[in-house]
Amino acid sequence: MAFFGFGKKKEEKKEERIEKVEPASPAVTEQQSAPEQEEKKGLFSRLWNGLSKTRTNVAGRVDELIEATEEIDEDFYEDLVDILIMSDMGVRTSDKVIEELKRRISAQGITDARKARDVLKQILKEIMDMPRKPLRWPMIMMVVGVNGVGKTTTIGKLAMRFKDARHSVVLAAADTFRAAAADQLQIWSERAQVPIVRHSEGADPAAVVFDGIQKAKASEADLLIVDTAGRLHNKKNLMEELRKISRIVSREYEGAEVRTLLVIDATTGQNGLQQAREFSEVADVSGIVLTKLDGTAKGGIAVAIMDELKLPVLYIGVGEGIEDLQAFDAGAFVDAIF
Ligand SMILES: Nc1nc2c(ncn2[C@@H]2O[C@H](COP(=O)(O)OP(=O)(O)OP(=O)(O)O)[C@@H](O)[C@H]2O)c(=O)[nH]1
Ligand SMILES: [Mg+2]
Repeated sequence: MAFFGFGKKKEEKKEERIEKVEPASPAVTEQQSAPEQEEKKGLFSRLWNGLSKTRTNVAGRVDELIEATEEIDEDFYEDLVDILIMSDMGVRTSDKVIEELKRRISAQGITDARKARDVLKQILKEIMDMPRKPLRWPMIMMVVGVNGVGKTTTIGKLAMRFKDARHSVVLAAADTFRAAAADQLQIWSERAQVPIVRHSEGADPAAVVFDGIQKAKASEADLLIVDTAGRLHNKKNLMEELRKISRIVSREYEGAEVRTLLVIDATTGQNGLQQAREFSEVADVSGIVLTKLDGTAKGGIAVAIMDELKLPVLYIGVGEGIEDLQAFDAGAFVDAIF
């Protein structure tokens, strides 16, 4: 899998470990050891279970349509586009997918509706197979998103994930908006056994980031993950807050790679898409974490985000467990919903 390019030799080793916990397609090769196969099957089954609602909604309906189709005609395409739209793929993206499907079906002379299913899967995989930047250390991940989307939970899961891959991680509780936010992050830091930097409620988020950077530098940490109160209640505030933080980062942490992860709750559907649009106008969003896919039948939102906003979905949440945050893999994702 070519998700991440590699940098220096030392980094290469670490990256390989990350690769190991990538989700995998169900096809496992014979060369892989039994434990590796088990691990890949385990990850795929989490993905499979997590996407079961979407699978019933999308694949279930597509199968019914195919069953009922004698020949591929306009009605077939109209019914199919409705299924895609109902999965929250968005009207524009769904139309585009169907146009491409028509073109390929006609070019390949396909008449069997079952074959159309494979072509459809291929098109979706291509749309979602977006290039993503290689991981580079030291890195600061700023985590933003509206209330309750799963920012803090995602940070906890990410901390565990990178720590398991032998990276040293520091957390910064820059969501100083309410006291409970830092307490919640602290619980995750204890679970993941990574250090946390926190100030009192109402403190300046940039000051927390400043201290987080000092801690990360002193301990030569690879990764500083920042929990922000990056809510979009007021665009100007958010923009200023992020700018201030980024000034501190460039002044205090030369050479650090800064990434902004936008967390979107998949159960909010087209609303989530709108949030992503607004955030990306304000912040330089590197990629999306799409959470709570297990709670929705409308996982098609992932396709809409990537197609309409050209932002890669980097991680997906398919449950509340630690293993339920997975690096996004277009092939595995499409295979799990069809
Ligand atoms: N089912 C499911 N629940 C999730 C997932 N990710 C997060 N949650 C739940 O979503 C709820 C909100 O998560 P938080 O991490 O507190 O969200 P937040 O964005 O930090 O919230 P605020 O700090 O209040 O803005 C919690 O109950 C989490 O357990 C997921 O992938 N699947
Ligand atoms: Mg939070």
